[in-house]
Amino acid sequence: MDKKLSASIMCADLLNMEESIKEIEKAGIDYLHIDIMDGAFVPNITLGFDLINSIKKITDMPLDVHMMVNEPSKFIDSMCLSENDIVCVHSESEIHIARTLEKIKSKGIKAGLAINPATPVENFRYTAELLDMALVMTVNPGFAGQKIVPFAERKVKDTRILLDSFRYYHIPIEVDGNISIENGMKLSRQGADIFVLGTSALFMKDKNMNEAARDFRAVL
Ligand code: S6P
Ligand code: MG
Repeated sequence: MDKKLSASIMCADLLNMEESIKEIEKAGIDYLHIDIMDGAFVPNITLGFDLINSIKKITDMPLDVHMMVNEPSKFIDSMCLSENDIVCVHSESEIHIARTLEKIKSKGIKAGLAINPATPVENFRYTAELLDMALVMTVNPGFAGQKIVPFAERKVKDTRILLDSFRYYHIPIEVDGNISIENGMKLSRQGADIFVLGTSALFMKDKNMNEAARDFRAVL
């Protein structure tokens, strides 16, 4: 599977979002990762649906929306997305999460399921037929700039084994949280396909985005 990069725009210059997105485009990044937090599912509040809808007007890049909110089904209709965009909801965020995945698919949008570090990979077993992506969180969600959990490599490996055992070879695994060059290289070896890049690899003081993206791709 092709390896892809997704830029976490909560780490971009929020006061110059359009400029940051143009820079991300020029660096050849594949997706814009947009973190939505509600202050309840995670202890932080970040970006929202109005921003998503505004971003859609200024770029053709596919959006990779990561919903860290309780009851995400309530908000699927708030986003004007298209067939190349992915909406990823957390397995832990709603009782009938399969229904929420169906709702996303019924709108012609790609669906992803995210799992927190403490959530078993078995959560992908019966949902896989509804999925276009499996997101394995490599930090506890809520903040940028955290340290990767120690079992991240094992968990990505277990996810790939599980998906492959049911012939879901085509479902890519995304990893999110402290994806530095070193961690990205290790997780890539275990089967990660999409890498969310934030403060650890893309939004850096000593490198511009082109250099950062190039250096990251070189190790995959
Ligand atoms: C965290 C969020 C992530 C962060 C990303 C930041 O809750 O879902 O997408 O934006 O982890 O990257 P880094 O390299 O600062 O951890
Ligand atoms: Mg995220």
